[in-house]
Amino acid sequence: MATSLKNLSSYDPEKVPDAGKMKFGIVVSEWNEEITAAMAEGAIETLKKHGAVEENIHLITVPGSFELIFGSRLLAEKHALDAVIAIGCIIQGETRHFDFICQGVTQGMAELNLEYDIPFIFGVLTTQNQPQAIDRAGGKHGNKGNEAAITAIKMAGLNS
Ligand code: DLZ
Repeated sequence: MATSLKNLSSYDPEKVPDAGKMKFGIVVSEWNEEITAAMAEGAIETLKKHGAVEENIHLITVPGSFELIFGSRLLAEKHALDAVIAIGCIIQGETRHFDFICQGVTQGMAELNLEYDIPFIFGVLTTQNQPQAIDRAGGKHGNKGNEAAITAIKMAGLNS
């Protein structure tokens, strides 16, 4: 078992199951929209690259990352999905709001994974500043949206 994997953007496509019959939900936070839109685009592109079809990708937007939890649950209840990808970008500010949102979203998404029989993927950046976020939304550290999509397909594959 490889333990050196640090960046799924350079993954082995051979190890990713075919997503042709899989159904996905994508929830995108509108906060830091230029970042989350790039991540969502990367996620959709990657799902399609592995066979997912447009009509099996259900996308909704929510106001902020804290709402990703409810949005994810909503999609899971509404459609017979194989995986849900939550995409957000939380950037540290001057107050402790950052900590509370990060903690709340992480906890909420973890609980969804325990509550439902499908995987909920944590595609949420938590960075100190905007350049760090840009680096991870198609910049020098890849696109974490692509990585979330790969994770979703792999996890859905485990469940099939
Ligand atoms: C309020 C807030 C702040 C300060 N920062 C972010 C952020 O960096 N990223 C993000 O996705 N959302 C932020 N929010 C909004 C909260 O996630 C949430 O939408 C509001 O607290 C309302 O519930």
